[in-house]
Amino acid sequence: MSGLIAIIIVILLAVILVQLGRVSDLAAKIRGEEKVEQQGNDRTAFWLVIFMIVFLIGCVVSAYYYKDVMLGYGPHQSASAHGGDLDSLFNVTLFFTGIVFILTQILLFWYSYKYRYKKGRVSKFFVHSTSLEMVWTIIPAIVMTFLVVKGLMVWNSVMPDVGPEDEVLEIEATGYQFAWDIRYPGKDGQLGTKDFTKIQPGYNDLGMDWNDEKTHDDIVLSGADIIYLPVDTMVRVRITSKDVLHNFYLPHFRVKMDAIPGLPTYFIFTPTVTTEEYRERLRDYPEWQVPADPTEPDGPQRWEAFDYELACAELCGTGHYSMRRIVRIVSLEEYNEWAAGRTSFYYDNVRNTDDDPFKGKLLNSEIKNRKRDLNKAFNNALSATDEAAKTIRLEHVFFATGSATLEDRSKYELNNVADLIKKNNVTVELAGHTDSVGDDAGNMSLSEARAQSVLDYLLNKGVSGLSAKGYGETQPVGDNETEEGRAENRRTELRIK
Ligand SMILES: [Cu+2]
Repeated sequence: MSGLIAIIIVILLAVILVQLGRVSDLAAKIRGEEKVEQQGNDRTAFWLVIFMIVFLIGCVVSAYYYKDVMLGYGPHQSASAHGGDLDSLFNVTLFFTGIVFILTQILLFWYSYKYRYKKGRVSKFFVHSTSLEMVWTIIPAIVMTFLVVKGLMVWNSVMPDVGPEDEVLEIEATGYQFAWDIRYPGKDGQLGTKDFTKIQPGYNDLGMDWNDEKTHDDIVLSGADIIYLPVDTMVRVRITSKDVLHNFYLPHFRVKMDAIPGLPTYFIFTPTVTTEEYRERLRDYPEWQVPADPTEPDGPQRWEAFDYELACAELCGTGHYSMRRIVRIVSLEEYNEWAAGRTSFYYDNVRNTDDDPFKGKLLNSEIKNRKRDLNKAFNNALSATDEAAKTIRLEHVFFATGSATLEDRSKYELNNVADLIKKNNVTVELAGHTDSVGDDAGNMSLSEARAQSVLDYLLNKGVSGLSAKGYGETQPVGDNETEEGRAENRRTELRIK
């Protein structure tokens, strides 16, 4: 309603001005053209100067009044390590263009006043002025050079790739109409390979290649609702798209990069402010101290309900707006806890299916005949007379690092072992061994716990006649000085009694 009134007022003012113009035309006819024209020119020139003064004061006052809504100030400070550099670049640019803006406005209005029409005045004509050419070439050149060089420096600091020394959490964002799939590396800290020919809609949307073991622990948030990231940790986002152009945009972190089908892009940033800390920051500003939902005056306030957002910044179709997601920045401990609570896409969806290259058996294709080999080793051990030949190394029994928890992929080897022991009805000792890293006593107890853990698994499979023993680092088979040697030494063995 007030908008309508404003429009009506503007229209009426325009009508009044037109009528005034007509009146002065009539007056001119009566009083003689020339004098009236001169008066009109003087009046217009005067009001132009008044307008300039009011306008420039208005600009300065509003810039001060609205300083908190400017990028980099008040509640709009960045929440990433590089964000401040970008914001300062904006400010420096605004500073120089601001000076140019004010100077040109003053000149524009002052000249219209000073050089208004006067009878008999002749304009000055000159062909060339070297000093004028110098001034308007050199000054802008210096300013532009400064802006470009500063821009390049900021660009280089914002856009480098990860160096070999950098600790980085690499995730992958795949945009599509109209959501994001976010892939996190699992415990190995590495994203597995993808191959677009392996894409199966609704099943393997990302085309992850299961032949690469690195994919097995990858966590996939399909159409992710909340994206968790740890604070003060460098994050590299692989950005890609499945259909049309999208754009991975995290405004609070000053992160923005196109997601292009077939052309992988990336962005590296380090979040420096957790969601909780940012909320506390906003709490100081009156515009954030209002109910988040106006229909619920007693509900949480805006600052309490704040969340960082991921938005698509490319107009990508009718559902473009719905690609907004929440980003939560939490402490590293909270992040690790959250990540540990996710299960891998492979174990949830692929394991034991027809698409599993290992069909629920062992992981390395080179040992797909493991069952046969194990059978053979078992038979050799049964007929052997000396101790060493009665020992079989279990090649595919794996534990979580530093613990006695069996990894899921160990069960296929152990199921085969259980079958063989039951079939041959033998008593067996399970022996745990470690490498020499860490203290002796710790290694001893770890090897015992691991042997026990294998025993428990076999017991569960209905195997009897078992004993478990830990040997720690006392029986190395490889050189503990080398990584291969240490891998050789970390092992579980089975001894036929
Ligand atoms: Cu989009």
